[in-house]
Amino acid sequence: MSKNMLDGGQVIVDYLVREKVPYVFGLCGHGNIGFLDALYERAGDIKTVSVHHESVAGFMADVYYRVCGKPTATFTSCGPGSANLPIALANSYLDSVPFLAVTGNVPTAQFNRGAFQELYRQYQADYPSTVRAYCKRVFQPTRGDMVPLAIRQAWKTMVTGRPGPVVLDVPFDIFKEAAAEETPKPEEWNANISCRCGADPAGVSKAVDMLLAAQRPVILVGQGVKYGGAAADLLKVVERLRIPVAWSASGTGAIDAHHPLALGLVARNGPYQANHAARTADVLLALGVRFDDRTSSSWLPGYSFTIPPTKLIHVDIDPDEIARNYPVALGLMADVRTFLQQVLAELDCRDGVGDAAAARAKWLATIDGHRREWNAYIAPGFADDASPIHPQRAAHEIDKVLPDDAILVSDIGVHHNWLIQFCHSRRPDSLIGSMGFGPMGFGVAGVLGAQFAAPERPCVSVCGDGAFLMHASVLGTAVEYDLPVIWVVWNNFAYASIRGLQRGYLDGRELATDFRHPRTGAPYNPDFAAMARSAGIDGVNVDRPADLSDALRTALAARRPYLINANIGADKNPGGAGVWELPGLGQSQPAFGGRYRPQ
Ligand SMILES: Cc1ncc(C[n+]2csc(CCOP(=O)(O)OP(=O)(O)O)c2C)c(N)n1
Ligand SMILES: [Mg+2]
Repeated sequence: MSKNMLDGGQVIVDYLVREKVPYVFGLCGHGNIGFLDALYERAGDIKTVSVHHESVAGFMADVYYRVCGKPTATFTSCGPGSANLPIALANSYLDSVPFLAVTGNVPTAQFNRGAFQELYRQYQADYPSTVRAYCKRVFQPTRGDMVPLAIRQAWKTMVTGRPGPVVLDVPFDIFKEAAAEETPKPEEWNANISCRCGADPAGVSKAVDMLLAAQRPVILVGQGVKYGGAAADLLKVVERLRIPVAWSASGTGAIDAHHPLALGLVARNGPYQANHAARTADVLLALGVRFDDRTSSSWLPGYSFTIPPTKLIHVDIDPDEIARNYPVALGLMADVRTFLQQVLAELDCRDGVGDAAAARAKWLATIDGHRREWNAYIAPGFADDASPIHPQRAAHEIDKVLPDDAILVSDIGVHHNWLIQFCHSRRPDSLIGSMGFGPMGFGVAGVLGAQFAAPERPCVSVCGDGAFLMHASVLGTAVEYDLPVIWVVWNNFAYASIRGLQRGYLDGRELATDFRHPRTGAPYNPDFAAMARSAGIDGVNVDRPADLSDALRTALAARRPYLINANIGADKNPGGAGVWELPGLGQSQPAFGGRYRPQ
């Protein structure tokens, strides 16, 4: 190698440094020691964080981005090391979160020979096939001089348009092969690209016409508003037009839940005022939301939405999501922030905006009536002092204690359903969850990424007992990197969300969904608090609501890693005004109200 040449690993690392990536998260293996060597040289510029399971690295990179809006990278070895990553890739892909996965592969000279850890039976070094459905794009440079092109293109693909994770699959020798004298410069290739495309101007004008003429308008916001940085402009539009705002689970926090125009979650377990406003709206403006089955009551009309007759205006950066599930009166491909700015500019040119806003009084009063009915319905759950802790009470205690700047990262399961209903997010990153792929472990591990992204803010994971045990290696990582994260293990001694389905739909024919002692048959779990203590982390057990809030206050004040094992009742599911029906399992009824049938 010429003295001035950088090798493949050095080019990748130098590019990451130029993109100001502060951390790479990953796990070693023989397949990536060349990359680690390049990271070693630049240890002063980019910090390498070593974890104990590859999916943990992916979930960390994911939540890091969700908190601070900056993509990072992961590193995993060839074969099994990278085979542990697809769950995290898919999670980020479906939730449109970018990170760069640098995966090792076998040496090019050994392609197709069945070398140790090579996937070779269908095609040589075939990791790309493994993850093709799990990420936005895979690049596999097979010569050193292909690396500069691959890294700059991988980065661009990851961050432009609808963001998503990209895989850079690098054979063993390429990390150490001469690649280039210079690394591509982000300021030439990526820094000056904007994807903040506005909507077609005629479409903006038509959207404003529809909103001004509407009697019962609702705005529905999704993740595109949060990660598109559109929350401030959303608020301006909403207050100017006095249109109430509902959200999908992924849109939680796009508007402060305490705002008088905030309706709440639209979903099976969404409150009456949110589902009912959305399903009776005459015009629904949907921003950066993709109408999945959880948001849409399995697309059954009259629970979450009734489109038509509701006229849908659907705005999204990805036209593939427009008219996927509902017909549109107006579909606009646009970055939601730019679109909202276009709407504001258009409103400046219109007469009668104030009148339209004033005419909203009746609609808002009707909604307030629904809100009061709903609040009366849920009131008893807040006062329940039972042990094990009533789940609604648990969510409420957590919500009450967390300061406004806290980041709550939820895992997947029934606890998530309770949290999205009963926590009142003030900021776009107050409550982070996964709604696309929904992998257990997302919140257990993601909270570590949150803490790296926001070292000064309280970072709390609320996770199921099932998921915590699956990913308990995080305890070690929190200690090794001195991360003052808090885990609240929502311990219901079961894969309770799935057992709830068996109970609700399968006549209680329960199998493989709870944890029991083989001899006594009593509910069983390892002692999570003791596990934490064995790792050098404070761990406590609580089984009363007030003890949960006290423990959380203590943990927040401690500023060191903490685990609260909370004994929480498993017999209740969070009811709402929507449904979630799985084909073949029969009809489901909303816990509150019925189906809306337009006249
Ligand atoms: C990796 C993974 N495996 C299986 C599932 C299916 N699943 C969804 S929720 C759930 C139960 C989770 O149990 P727990 O973590 O205890 O949470 P709970 O529902 O009890 O709150 C399961 C098994 C999943 N989403 N992800
Ligand atoms: Mg559980």
